[in-house]
Amino acid sequence: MSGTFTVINPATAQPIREIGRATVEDVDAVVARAVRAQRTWAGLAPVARADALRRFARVVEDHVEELAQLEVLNSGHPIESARWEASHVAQVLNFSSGAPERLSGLQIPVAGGLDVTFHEPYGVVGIIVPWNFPMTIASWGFAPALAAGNAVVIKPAELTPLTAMRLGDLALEAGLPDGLFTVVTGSGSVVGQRFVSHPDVRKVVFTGSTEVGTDVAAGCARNLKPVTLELGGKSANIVFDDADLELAAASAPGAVFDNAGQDCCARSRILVQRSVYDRFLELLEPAVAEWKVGDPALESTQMGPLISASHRSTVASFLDDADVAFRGSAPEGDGFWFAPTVVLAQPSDRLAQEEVFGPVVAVLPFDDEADGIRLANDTAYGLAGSIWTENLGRAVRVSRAVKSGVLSVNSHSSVRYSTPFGGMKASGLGRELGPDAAEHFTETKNVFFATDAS
Ligand code: TXE
Repeated sequence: MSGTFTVINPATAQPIREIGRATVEDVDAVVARAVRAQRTWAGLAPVARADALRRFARVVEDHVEELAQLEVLNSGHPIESARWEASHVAQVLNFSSGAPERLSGLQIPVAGGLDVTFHEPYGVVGIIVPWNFPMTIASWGFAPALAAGNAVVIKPAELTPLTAMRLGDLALEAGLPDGLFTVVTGSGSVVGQRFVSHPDVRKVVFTGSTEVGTDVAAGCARNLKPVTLELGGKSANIVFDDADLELAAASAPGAVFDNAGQDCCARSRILVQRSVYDRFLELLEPAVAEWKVGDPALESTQMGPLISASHRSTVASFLDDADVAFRGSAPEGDGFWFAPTVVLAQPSDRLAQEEVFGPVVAVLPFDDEADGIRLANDTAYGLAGSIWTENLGRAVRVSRAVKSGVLSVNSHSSVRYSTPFGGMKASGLGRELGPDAAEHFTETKNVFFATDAS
């Protein structure tokens, strides 16, 4: 270790703990242990790996409250959200535990023999995690990677390492072999970059900014290493004039202000058909006013603080020259508080194009279906989105035309462990979760067995 960094409670701005900064040599030692552990792990019977993951899921289930409280402390997530996140980790593990016994290959008809394919694990997988959903995003990488027979090395974000570190303890408590699941704390430029350059880390999973993700992908390309990227978003919530406007307006704050807008799937642009634009804003205003921002330890709280003082400055900078329509409320005093804000925007505005990653939503009008689709696709990103309409044909047409990886009609849901998740365009490469999650952590091997005597 080389020095430490301080973890801060974002709701109070008070320090919580000092955490060690790993060096390149530390990472290399962890990867060497992971290589050994992976050989043993991959050699176990599939049912033994499935059982081990089920045990891990149960241990996480038994610690949901502890993990949730830790996330409240370290990330400022409202307690009810944090409980959902901790339970979700157990569910992702549970879902993944079905994979070791179901990673079937093919038997392909060929002349002169038998041809079969195997899904071979990569070996060691490096997982680089951001600060916005520290537990859940880590689990989307580690659970299917382990299920496919890999070892994992996990680098949490410097701001939010505590739940990942605790999951590392729980993995050992559940009986996973030493070295199979290791959390390495430190900076992205040292630990994250070493995952990219280390010859024994054979796949990298990165979630974070598009800028750093592009750099990680370039490094992986130089090492001929596959990479999954989950990056930024500027997702559209498209409200047509035939929608249930009351429901669309009542649910819009949750779709963008959940986790204080620090969500890659945040519906941070609301596109409203011009004929119902004024009515929609009238309905949205009380819904934003009622959005409860405050102490994340309270069960009634819907939104906590932003993650850091510097992030709050970045978010605030988006309001320079913005046409603010109305704002909700936020506590005063210590902590990185920011009131939910609704802004009227033009398509070319920074607020309509760039990811704010804070509780700021841009509302823009559109004329008709074609115009709505054009506007929805008018950013570099393509992660999520919602379509509000009572017209089934329109729902189908628009959901096929919007270039995003994860869409929902008359709802804002994005994440289920059993369905694929990931972005198009600048929002990423590859998919996580869903039925194929474990297979994405394997390479296909083809073997031909000659049956004809030669
Ligand atoms: O992300 P970074 P930051 C967006 C969001 C946010 C902005 C900056 O707009 O405001 O990015 O957030 C590690 N090689 N998103 O600065 O820097 C880093 O240590 C390898 C959107 O936190 O991309 C951390 O573990 N790794 C996104 C992780 O990468 C490196 C979620 C993400 O950090 C590295 C997060 C390097 N050179 C931020 N540099 C989403 N949409 O979900 C840093 N890291």
